[in-house]
Amino acid sequence: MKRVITYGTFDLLHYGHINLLRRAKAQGDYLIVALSTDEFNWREKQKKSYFTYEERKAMLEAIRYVDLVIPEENWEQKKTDVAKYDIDVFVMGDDWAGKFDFLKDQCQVVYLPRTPEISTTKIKEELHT
Ligand code: C2G
Repeated sequence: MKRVITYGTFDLLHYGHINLLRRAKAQGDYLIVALSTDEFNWREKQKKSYFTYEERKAMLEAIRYVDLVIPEENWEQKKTDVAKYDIDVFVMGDDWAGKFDFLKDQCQVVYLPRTPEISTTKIKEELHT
């Protein structure tokens, strides 16, 4: 079984996220999503997600492409996650292109084109108008 992992906040879930998850799953047979915790988001990304970790986790678990959701608590856990979950393919949107190439000695690293025109930031901005 080919195992895939991806990381993210996935707040205000939208079709750009779904496009990513669908293509990530297509890279293998089993997709793990490492979901940024509320603390990680705030401490490391200065992001306060609209939905809590538990709410975002429940939404991701309802997506047919997602097989397991685990917490992302720090930037450093990727190498141990890839080993611990026996990952074959690491996938991220290409806004992260090159940032995780250090994982190439452990698994395949794939950066997928982002879906244009949609982002959580854009949704928030447009809802405020
Ligand atoms: N994404 C996409 N197209 C969009 C928006 C997002 O393909 N229009 C992808 C991103 O490239 C990322 C995933 O969806 O691969 C999740 O996006 P975010 O929740 O914004 O993830 P981010 O905050 O970038 O966190 O350790 C990695 C970080 O946790 C990634």
